[in-house]
This record gives sequence, structure tokens and C-alpha cells, in this order.
Amino acid sequence: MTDTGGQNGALPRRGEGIRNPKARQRALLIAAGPEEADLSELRELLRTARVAVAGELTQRRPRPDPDRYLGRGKLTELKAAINDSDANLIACDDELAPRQERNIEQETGVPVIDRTAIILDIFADHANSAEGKLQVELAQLEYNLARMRGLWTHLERLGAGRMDGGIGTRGPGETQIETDRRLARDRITALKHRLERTRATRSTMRSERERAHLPTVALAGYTNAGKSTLLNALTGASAGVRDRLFHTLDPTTRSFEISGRDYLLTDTVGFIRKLPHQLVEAFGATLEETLRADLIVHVVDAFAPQQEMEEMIQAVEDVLAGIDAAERPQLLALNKVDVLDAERRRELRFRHPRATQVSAASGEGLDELRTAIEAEFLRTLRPMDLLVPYREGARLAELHDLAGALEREDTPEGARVRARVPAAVAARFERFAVAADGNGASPPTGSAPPPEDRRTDEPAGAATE
Ligand SMILES: Nc1nc2c(ncn2[C@@H]2O[C@H](COP(=O)(O)OP(=O)(O)OP(=O)(O)O)[C@@H](O)[C@H]2O)c(=O)[nH]1
Ligand SMILES: [Mg+2]
Repeated sequence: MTDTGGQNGALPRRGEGIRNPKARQRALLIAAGPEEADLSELRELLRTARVAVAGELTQRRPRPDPDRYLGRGKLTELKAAINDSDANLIACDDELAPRQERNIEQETGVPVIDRTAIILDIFADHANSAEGKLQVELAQLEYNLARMRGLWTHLERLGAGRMDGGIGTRGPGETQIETDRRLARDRITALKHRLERTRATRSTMRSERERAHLPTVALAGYTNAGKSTLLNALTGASAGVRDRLFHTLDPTTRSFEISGRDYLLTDTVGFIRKLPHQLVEAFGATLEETLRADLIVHVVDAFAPQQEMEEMIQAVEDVLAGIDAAERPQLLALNKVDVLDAERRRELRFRHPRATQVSAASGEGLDELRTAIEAEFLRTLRPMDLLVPYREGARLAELHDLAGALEREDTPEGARVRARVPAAVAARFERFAVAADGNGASPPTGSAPPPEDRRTDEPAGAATE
């Protein structure tokens, strides 16, 4: 399921879009805002949704017009541009209010699709698992329900004008909308219940993993940053990789080893600027759960131009903050350095001195990343000196699993072990603790603060500065 389209120097600049005058859907792109619009991401979204780009029209104004999105004059220009370019669709870079959408459609006679609808469409197309499909359907229903409400208040106003909203104002259109809304709400409730059930199953699986106490690492990052490629490179898995947006929707977890210790690595859905809130809500539970990892590796597409790269980093941090994951320990991995020259690498090292530069494609920097991951965990581990009697074989085996590499010396009384143990389970071994010099029980040695305390000592996102 891999394509080699984006590797080793042959990486296309993002935002080219598809230019094909014969395509079934040919969109004219529009954007309005205080800054000069950059529509490359919208082009990427449309490319992923297999819609061709016929042209673009942007307007600088403090904020979009509340009724028509663009100004009146610009709307006339839009009509002409549609004629000239033979576009049969308008794609807007922002989420539109139902009113704006209706007015543009009325004015131009061409259907309008907004950024949210495009992203929802891509998600619907890429969802594979039962849970993913339920989440997307939920987000789409919420989006459509808001649109029905827009229509509904519009009709309601007409009714009220006619007869003060009293008897005789309930026309057939209104009843139909009421029915549609009720059906949509029923379906939303049913979907939420089904999602809860799927999640309950998954959380059982998770607590089994937690009992095993394997440290967990989650990959987070902008869509197309290379998270799945990195998962594959670190774990030898074969998760789907493609040069398109939102290829991965469902979390995948694989185990991998650093210095004899097993870790779990999870890859999940990518983020994007202006991620539709319906999607954040629908996917929120999955995201939160995934990112409840001990460590988040924030993967960045370092091939992107500087400013765009910083914006993508910020967008990811915003989403992380939105789901209360910003406080988790984080590492920044600047990916795709195989296609960067020495100068750009130097600049990146200067701007992000604590980040690890990697290439998931060529394998460069992966050892540094492993070391950085391990170092992050070592800080949260508690060094212990133990004397474990041989009759406690099960505990000994558990220690080997938990601590990875450990020093062990077999004595007549039992195994003398020096190990670094996850703080969460250290209590289980305290009864075997001995003083570092040798004999006799002692208070727990090396009482490093538990990981939670350490984490709060650090400024949030320290690793990404
Ligand atoms: N040159 C280069 N290309 C890479 C590297 N890592 C990933 N890519 C390419 O970047 C594109 C996206 O990679 P994915 O691993 O699918 O990215 P992702 O972050 O999982 O994307 P989504 O699942 O869509 O959010 C693919 O075309 C990869 O081949 C890298 O280190 N170097
Ligand atoms: Mg992916």
C-alpha cells in the first residue's frame, strides 16, 4: 500500500493540485481574510478528494462578509471567473455559514462546498474500521444538522412574518424539516451509543496493555508529515502510507524495542489547520485515548517551507491543547530531512535545537530518535536495588520484562538485581529493596519523584522550543 511518489528528492511541492479541464468536478477556489490567502492546502485537500482545480479568486478584507463571504463586487467577479474557467463547483477555504453558502449559490448558480465539507468527505472516503465509519457519520450528521437548523430558522422567520408564528404558520416544508431534524437527532443518539460500546471494548484492551506496563509512545502530527512511515520504520510494521491527506484514520499500535525494553508505538489520525470541530468531537475520544501515551512524538514535515512548517507545528499544538494532551511529555521529530540540504538542516538545528532530525524514508536519525525516546523514559524510571528470593520467580520474570536491561548477580539468598523500574509499579518491588552497598533491608532507594511530578516541573511543550 505504499507509493514511492514522495521519496528521496522527487518530492513534489505541495499545493499543485490537479489541473484537468476534462475532470468531472472542476472547482474554483475562493478565500477571504486579512492576509494574502495561500490556497495550496485547499488544493491538496481537493487533490485528495479527486477534484480538479479550475482557478482561484481571493479577497483581502478584515473578515469575510457575514452574508455572502465575499464582497458584492467580488461576487460579480466570481461569476465571470466561473464562466471563463468553466468551473462547475466553488470550493471555499473556510467553513461557510449556511446563509453564505446559499447566497453564493444563488448568485452564481454553481454549487458551493466548504473546507469542512471537503474534509468530512475525505474522512468518509478513507474510513475503514467500524469505529472510524461511525465517527465520520456522526461528524457529518452534526454538520448537516447545523445546516438544517439554518434553513429552519429561515423558514420560521417567514412563518412568523405571516402570522406571528401562531396557528396556521406550520407549512408542509416546516414539518418536513422537523421530521428530518428529528431523524437526524435519533440517528446521532444511536451512533453515540454504538460508539460508546466500541470504545468500552477498546478500553478493556487498553487496560490489559496498561497492566503489562509497557511504556507507550504516540505519534502525533500534521497530516502527511510521515507518521505512518515512521511507525513502519521503527517497528517494521506495514501501515498504509500515501502522499495524500488523512490517509490514516484509525489508530494502529505496534511494539518495538530499545535496549532490550519493549515499547508500544501508536500512529493515529493527522491534524490540519481549521480542523472541523465536528471531527475533533467525533474523533476526540479516540484521540484522547491514543495521546494518553507516556510520551508524544510530534512528527513534522520539515520539507515544508519555514513559515508553513511553523504554522503546522502550531496547529498540532493547538489540537493537542484542545484535548488536554499538551502537558504530556513531548519530543519533536523533524522528518523528511533526506530531501533537505545541509544549510536548511543547520537552520532547523538552530531554530529547533532540541528536536531530532530524522528521515523515516532513509532511516537517518532513527537511532538518535530511539535514544531520545529512551532518555525520556529513563527519567521517569526509578532505580532500585533488590534482593529477590528465588521462590519469587514470577516477580523476577516480571522485572526482566519491565526493566529491560538489568544488572543481576545470583547469590545464595536470591538474585541481587539493580534495575530501573517504572515508578507506577515500583511499589510492588519495595519489599525486596536493599541498601546499595549490600545487605539488609532499607527504605526504598533512589526515590526519584514519580513521573507525574516531574512532568509538571517542565514548561508545557518544552521539548518543542
Ligand atoms: N522524502 C521523504 N518522504 C517521506 C518521509 N516520510 C514520509 N514521506 C512521504 O510522505 C508522504 C506521507 O507519509 P505518511 O507516512 O503517509 O504520512 P502520515 O503522517 O501518516 O499522513 P496521514 O496518515 O495522511 O495523516 C508519503 O508520500 C511518504 O512516502 C521521509 O522521511 N522522506
Ligand atoms: Mg498515516
